[in-house]
Parts: sequence; C-alpha cells; structure tokens
Amino acid sequence: MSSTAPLSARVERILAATPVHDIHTHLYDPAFTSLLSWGIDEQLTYHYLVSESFRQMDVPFDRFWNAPKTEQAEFIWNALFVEHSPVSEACRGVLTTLNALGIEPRKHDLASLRNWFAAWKPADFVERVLSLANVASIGMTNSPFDDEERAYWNANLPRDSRFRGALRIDPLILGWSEAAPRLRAWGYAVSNELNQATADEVRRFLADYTRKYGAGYCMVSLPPTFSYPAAGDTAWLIDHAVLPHCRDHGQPFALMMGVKRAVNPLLRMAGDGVGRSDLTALQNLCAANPANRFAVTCLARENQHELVVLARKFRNLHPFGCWWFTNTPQLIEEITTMRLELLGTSFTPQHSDARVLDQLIYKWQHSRALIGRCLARKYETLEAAGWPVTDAEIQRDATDLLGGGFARFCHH
Ligand code: RAT
Ligand code: ZN
Repeated sequence: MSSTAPLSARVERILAATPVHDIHTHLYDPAFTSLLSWGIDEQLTYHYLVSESFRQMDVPFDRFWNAPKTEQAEFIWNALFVEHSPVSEACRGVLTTLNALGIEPRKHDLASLRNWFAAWKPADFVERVLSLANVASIGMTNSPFDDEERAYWNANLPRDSRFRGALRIDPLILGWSEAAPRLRAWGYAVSNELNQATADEVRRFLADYTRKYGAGYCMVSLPPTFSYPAAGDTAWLIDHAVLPHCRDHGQPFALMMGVKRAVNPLLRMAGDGVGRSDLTALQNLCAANPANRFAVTCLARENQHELVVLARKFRNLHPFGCWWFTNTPQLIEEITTMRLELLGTSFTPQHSDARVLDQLIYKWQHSRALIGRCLARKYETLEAAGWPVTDAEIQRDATDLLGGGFARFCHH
C-alpha cells in the first residue's frame, strides 16, 4: 500500500503488522502446564462473563459454583449467547476469537467447539494464537504467594523467553499481618512489627523473587482508599522496602489503582468493583521519589484525566492500559484520545489482561483497531495543518505505543 492510500488504511496496516509487547496479562509460560488456560470452556468462564451471566440467569450461586467447568460454560453460553444477543465487549470477544480461528460459532454447539480445541497440541496452539494476535512478548503476573505457581518456579523448568516475569506483591503490602508468617516460613527473618531489620529482609525477599522471575517490574493493585504518605503498613513497606528495592534493581513500580475487592463475594473472583482513587497519593509518590519510576493504570473513568495531567508533570510517571471495566471500545477511544492530546505518544495505550491464551486474539484485534482510529484522527489534523505524516513516522509511533515506549521507560 503506497503512502497515497488513505491515512486510516495506512495506520491500520502498520499497527496490524507491528508486533505488540503485552505488558500485563495473567498468562503463564506454557511450561507451567496446569496454569496455562485455553479453549472454549476457559473463554466462557472468564470472570468478566461470569458476572454478566448472573444478570441473565437465575441459577443459584451455589449451584453454579458446585458445577463442573463444562456445565458452568453451558450456563453462560445459554444465558449470554443463546437467550440474549452477545453485544457486551467480553461476549463479543469470544466471537472475534472464534472467528479469527476460522470457526463459525453459529454452526456449532459447545460439544463440537470443545472437540475443535481438543484436537490441538498445547504448544502448537500457543504458536497459532501468538501469531494471529501478533504478540511478541507477554508480561506475566507472578506471585510468590501463589503456591501452585511457586512449585513451578522451584522446579526450574526451561523457560520460553517470550513470557516475561513481573513480581506481583499485593499480599505483601496490603496484608502484612498474614504475609509476615509466610515470609518467616520461607526463611526471611521478619517480625510482625515493622522495623529496619524487617525492611532489610523484605528487600532480600523481593530481590530473590526478582531474580527467580527475571522480573522487569514490580506490581500491585490498590484500593480506592490508598493514600501516601500515610501511617500504616502499606505506605511504610512502600517507603522502606519496595521503593528502595525498585531503585536497586532498576525496576519501575507498577500501580493498578482503584479496585474494590470482593464487593459481592458470592461472585467469587468476578465480585470485584471499582472506586475513584485520590490521585494526590500518586502525585505525592512521584514527587517524593524522583529516583523511582511509576507505571500506572486507573480503574475509574473519573481518574483518567487527572492521571494524564499528572503524567505531564512527572516524567517518572507512565500511564498504561485501559484496565478491566475501562477495556470497552467507548472508553478506550475516549481515554486513548485524551492521552494522545495531552501526552503525545509518551504512554502505553493498552495491555490485554488476558487470562485465557485465546483472548490475546480478540483483545489485540479490538485494541489495535481502536488505537488506530484514534491515531489516524490525530494524523489527519496534522495533515490539515500542513504536516503530512510518513509511513516511517507511523511505524515509529506504532512501535512506541505497542511496547517500545514502555521498554524505554523501564530501562531509563
Ligand atoms: O482484569 C482482571 O482480570 C482482573 O481480575 C484483575 O486481575 C486485574 O487485572 C489485576 O491484575 O488485579
Ligand atoms: Zn490484571
């Protein structure tokens, strides 16, 4: 396609051809066999769909949770795809994925979809998905507090270098009284009371797991009530252990702000909600710790503008992703356009948050299309102002937005 083709088509082509480095997912190295989920039952029982399905069916919670996964998938398929139109973003995602895999879902029932997936060898399916989604690398979420995962790390399996480690530390800094005995059991001499000796041991713990995972950054999700500076364990541990650790290891600290955990426990992991954060905490973190870097995403729509304005003030702050409830076409367009207009290309528009391998296909197909639309609209305004945009420039920007800018931010 020549550079005389319409701008939107050029942008679309270049974005589609640019491999993405997906900076945050819940996928695992295929060597961690029981943790890598894929296939139709996993797609349908994605927690985004679980919460939607309970609105459209009257199955009692216990009945649902006690059912085998295949039956749960059937409940969801019937409620969200058969009895109603699957127009929500998470439902549409299943259809985009199946379609890209060459399946016509209306010609199948669940049993035949299952057979289709069962014919794949896992290793081949990984290659198929990564190539269809054009994903170059996958940021995992690695938690030392997850027993099943820890066993795989301890087994020292040969690793697939496309799956990159990230050290996730929610239990450490949000629940110190439960975390402390676990650290002690693993050989770290921490006390319940927070003091310098304990901070040193927490740093040793963070350093050990950073090495084990080859972690590129350290990450936490935070409730809307998070404040900084503050009395209490969380801010103390951030100041005395996490931030010094990140400085020592050249790691950004990634914050996912604004999740209210277990708003409805009956929904289990689908039961988390959203609340508006006070971003004064983030402003204070960035201002008080200029030698640290913060990669930040916010769950509340109401926080998006303030996050972008803060990023204009602090070069050690990198906004990323349209997270979870903001990962919908309307909000991706709004947030991405706002970020482009206030930050140029110095942010990372999207991460997939995929939990099921197959989801990489739809998450990136949908996101690439939306990012492309926002970008093309901006380029059109440049052309109108006498600044024609070349393919090489579009390519440079696409590479930055799909992970290149984040890599630079991490390695500064
Ligand atoms: O998007 C999600 O799947 C959420 O459940 C969360 O896991 C969130 O992304 C997180 O990392 O806490
Ligand atoms: Zn996540």
